[in-house]
Amino acid sequence: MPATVMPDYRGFQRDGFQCFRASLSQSQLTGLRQLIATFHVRWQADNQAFYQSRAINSAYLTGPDYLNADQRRQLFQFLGGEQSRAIMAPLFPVGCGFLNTQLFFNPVNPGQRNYWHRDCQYHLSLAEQQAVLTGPSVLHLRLALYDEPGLEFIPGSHKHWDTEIQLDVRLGQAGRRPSDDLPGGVKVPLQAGDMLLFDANCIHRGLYGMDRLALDILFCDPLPELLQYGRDDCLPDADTLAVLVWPQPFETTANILKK
Ligand SMILES: O=C(O)CCC(=O)C(=O)O
Repeated sequence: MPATVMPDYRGFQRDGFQCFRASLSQSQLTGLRQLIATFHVRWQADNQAFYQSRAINSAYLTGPDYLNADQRRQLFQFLGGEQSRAIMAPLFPVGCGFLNTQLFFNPVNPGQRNYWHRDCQYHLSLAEQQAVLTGPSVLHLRLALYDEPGLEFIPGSHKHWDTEIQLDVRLGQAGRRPSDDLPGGVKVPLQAGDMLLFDANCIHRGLYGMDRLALDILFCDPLPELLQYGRDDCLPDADTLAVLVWPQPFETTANILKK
């Protein structure tokens, strides 16, 4: 998508998710695949027990543990690049913060079930989860590095509280399991190079299978209560910031973490 074309966000506003198809060039995709593979192999070696038993994602890809300075710079050039800016910047008129990155892959155990959730349910009470539906935004921008089954969403649930069955399923109560099918679920399969924007408050679940390897970048409103979960060692250094097309989210997070 050219930088000057303002995306139409009607799907996102109504449903809580929207796909931007074929957002990357083949050479950009090839470079990112190599980079992410390097991270993933090193991360797996360091987290064997977790990886073999139950992991479906890693995080903090921009930290110093698995990528060297050049590799981190290459990654930041994508995170703070043209595509991210074109999709995300119009959604945050006064700027946003960079929260984190996550890498999603298939569980080693083919019988491992996926789970419906809102991202906030692991650190907020039910009353707080209800309140954030009208509060600040935390948004995912997912890059599919390979074709994948994608995600499944309950459209509109980023603004609406759960029905009884949705709540019972995502909390795994009243005889329901978090992996049970939900009425009205919409599957969004992704092809390599697609970028999927979604609201972290939307009820969603990952769909496992194929060779999925998806890089999620998390951006949020520039508020300390959200950015406290960011990490200083996952931010770009001054030389890298200077070459980014879109340095603003990283600068904002750095300023908030300094206070
Ligand atoms: O892809 C997945 O397995 C789940 C993704 C997810 O829930 C998320 O990014 O919040």
